[in-house]
Amino acid sequence: MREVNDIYFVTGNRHKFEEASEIFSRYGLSLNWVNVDVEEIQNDSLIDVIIWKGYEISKILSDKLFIVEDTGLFIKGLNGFPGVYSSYVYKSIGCKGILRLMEGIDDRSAYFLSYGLLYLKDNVFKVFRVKVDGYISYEERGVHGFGFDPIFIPKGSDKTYAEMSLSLKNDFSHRGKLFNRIAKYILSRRLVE
Ligand code: ITT
Repeated sequence: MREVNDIYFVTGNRHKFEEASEIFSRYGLSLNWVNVDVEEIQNDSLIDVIIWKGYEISKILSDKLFIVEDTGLFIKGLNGFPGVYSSYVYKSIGCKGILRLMEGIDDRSAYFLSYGLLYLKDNVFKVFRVKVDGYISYEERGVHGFGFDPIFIPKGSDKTYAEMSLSLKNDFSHRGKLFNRIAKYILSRRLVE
């Protein structure tokens, strides 16, 4: 049996780790941050990417209860772009580039899609999927968070993610909902004590 502090989140992104940790702390669980360099495959499906990542990381952390997560922003007026290319697109054209591409597009609907993989043991894992609908703003707003936060307004709010504190973003966000589900699963299956 593993201890409550024996759960690992494998990510290169400090913000993702901080958001996930805040959710886990609501359940009395804590997360350890591990940054393992895995060769990223370019694939048009997030689920294939997450399973690949989980498999590759299990070769290194096979005895650990670990989580990996893969997320994309899908914009309706851009036919789902940047989607699985979110990381590359953020680094290359950023929020400003997205706003430029959307000039003249009235349908601002978009969603964040997140997959999380919880690796249990011996190639046994559980995959979680969360989708959060929202809109792309007309300008960048807010200073918190990271990535596309300044231009994404989740349904039910008039603020962008970047105008929210970390904890408020977690109440609305794809990652907040994803890690809530993972934490509940860990506790209901008594995977830690
Ligand atoms: P990993 O090491 O965990 O893969 P990453 O930053 O590459 O970290 P993802 O592949 O999950 O994360 O996400 C792809 C991109 O989508 C990421 O670089 C951000 O630009 C954007 N993104 C993901 N989650 C986001 C969030 O909560 N808010 C804003 N943008 C986000």
